[in-house]
Amino acid sequence: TQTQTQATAAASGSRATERFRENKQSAAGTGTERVALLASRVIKAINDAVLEEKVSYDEYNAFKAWLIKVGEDGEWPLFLDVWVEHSVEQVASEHRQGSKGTIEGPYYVPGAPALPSPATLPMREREQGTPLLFQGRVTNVDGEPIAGAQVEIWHADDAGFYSQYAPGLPEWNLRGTVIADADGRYRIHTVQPAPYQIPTDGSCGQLIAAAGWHAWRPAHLHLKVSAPGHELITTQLYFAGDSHIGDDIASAVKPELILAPVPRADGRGHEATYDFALDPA
Ligand code: MBD
Ligand code: FE
Repeated sequence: TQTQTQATAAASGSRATERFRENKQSAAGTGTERVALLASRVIKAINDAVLEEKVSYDEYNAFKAWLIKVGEDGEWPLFLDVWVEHSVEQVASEHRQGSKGTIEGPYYVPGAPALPSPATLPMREREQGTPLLFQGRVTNVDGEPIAGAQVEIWHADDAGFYSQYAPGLPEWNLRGTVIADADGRYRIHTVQPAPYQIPTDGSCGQLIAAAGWHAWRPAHLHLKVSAPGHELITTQLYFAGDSHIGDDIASAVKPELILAPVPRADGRGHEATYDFALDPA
């Protein structure tokens, strides 16, 4: 397709870098002691690897060239979200009692159109893929419904592409902010996403090929579920039977996050149910 032939690592990478700069720049206010501690640990970890593995000048220079290229490709968001974010998320969500979260990844865009439940996500007239009715309920940790909770959802299309990061897709394709009803229930009509492959033509793809790894994430829905007075959950949901559930390149699958879609009674695609319990803020 058009989308497939034109999508490049450099284009989606620079978009992700740009987005990160717009949305995630925070004055962290990290003190000098903390900066010194963390920077020393990371530098020491690299030096330990060099000494223990007797890294050569050729290898050191290949590493330096690769780091330079990651920046040129705009792939720092991709690299960090694939290989580091899962640990940050683990630390950030340790205290939670409610539903499990997982990593956000590089392709979230705030401000997707608000749609009352039941909703159909923005999609093309002949959007490819198995129709999916994704539904459930948002409650607090005591099981009480949260009326009007926001279920933000974004996912790849049937070819594995995200709107606003691959060319040729409508701006908000397969992205929406669905507002749960008075009983905290949501119903979202969409299509099942395809498994996602890390771009093979950029520096992350180059690393994956050079290391003999694979580039796949299992198919997934991304979500941010929120309500006033509650902690926002950033999560992803996967599909039972996906061949990459056991070896996600981004280490972001948890057993609690696997949907078991069933064929719909009317024969039109699948449906899957998932309830979210939000911790108090
Ligand atoms: C994705 O779609 C994604 O969710 C993550 C975490 C990394 C790369 C692509
Ligand atoms: Fe994703």
